[in-house]
Amino acid sequence: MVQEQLAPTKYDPIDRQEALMLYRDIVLGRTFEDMCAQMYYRGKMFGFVHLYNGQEAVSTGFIKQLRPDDYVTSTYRDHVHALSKGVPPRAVMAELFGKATGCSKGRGGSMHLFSAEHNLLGGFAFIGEGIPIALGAAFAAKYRGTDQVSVCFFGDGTTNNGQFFECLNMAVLWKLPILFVVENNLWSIGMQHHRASSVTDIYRKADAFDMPGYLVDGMDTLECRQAAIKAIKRARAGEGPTLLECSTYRFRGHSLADPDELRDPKEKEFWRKQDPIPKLTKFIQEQGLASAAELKLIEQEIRAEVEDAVQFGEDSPEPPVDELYRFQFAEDE
Ligand SMILES: Cc1ncc(C[n+]2csc(CCOP(=O)(O)OP(=O)(O)O)c2C)c(N)n1
Repeated sequence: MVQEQLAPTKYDPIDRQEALMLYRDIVLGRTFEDMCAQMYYRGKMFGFVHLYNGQEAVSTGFIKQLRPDDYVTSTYRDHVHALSKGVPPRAVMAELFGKATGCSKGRGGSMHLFSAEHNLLGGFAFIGEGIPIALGAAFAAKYRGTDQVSVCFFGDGTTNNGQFFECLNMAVLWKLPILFVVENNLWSIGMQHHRASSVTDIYRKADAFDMPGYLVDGMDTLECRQAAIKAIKRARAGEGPTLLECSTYRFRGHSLADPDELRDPKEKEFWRKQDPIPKLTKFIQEQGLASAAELKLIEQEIRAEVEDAVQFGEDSPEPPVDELYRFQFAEDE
């Protein structure tokens, strides 16, 4: 029997509606990207495609606590962030197919998803590029006197990049409403985090700027949600930025072109057991928020939605060649 009551947990109360919304989002991220892998190997996508399998708890946990008018920036590993932010699967898949109906009108592809409508300010191929953009959005929100919040996602490797430090400094100096969310998956392509960073605890880098920094279990959706609730509240109240290091792992190679031969199979096996989806499933069922049959139904609906996105992408037209130079500037809209 499914209970409508709030689940009593160590987290902020979570009701059935929110639990199912989180479940739907995390399953969409996984299902969509498993389909991306199939489509990539069938030659439907061009260039590099970086999947997010394993890291979904971070996207679901943080982005689902945001309002539609809050801002997000991402990296080249951006499909799932875009979906969590509300960009329709059809628009993301069509973009991956390079079609005119894609969210970046077929001009961006996998690494450059963008949606002004959803305040998704971009996936960025150059590491660290999303950080100053998110900082600018946070500054604009403060300048305009709105209570919007800006969140940037990036990897552990990026925290040795200059823009990271410059932006942390400015964010504290100007008390900007921003969350710096590091997805520490332990690897930067083939470089292990501990071999590249003099300080391996990334959250401690916040100390240098007198900013709160937290370590978060990035394989646990509800822990990410809890960290998001706290940091977003702080940002909206005008109390300034937070650095959140989410420990996580990618289940696939760096990109779909990477044979993933460098990582120890034992390490991969260890992290596979931390898969955030069964963890969330178990929580929902144990708390009596939904039955196994209801969750199955959601999975089926998501599968149908992803198949529909593929069909839409296939049926959509290519951007016309005579529009090659269109959309380079905002006024081309
Ligand atoms: C400015 C810049 N330098 C180098 C690269 C090449 N590069 C692509 S991915 C990557 C590793 C980034 O690792 P991390 O930030 O940990 O993100 P992850 O891939 O683990 O999500 C590098 C160095 C780049 N894209 N941009």
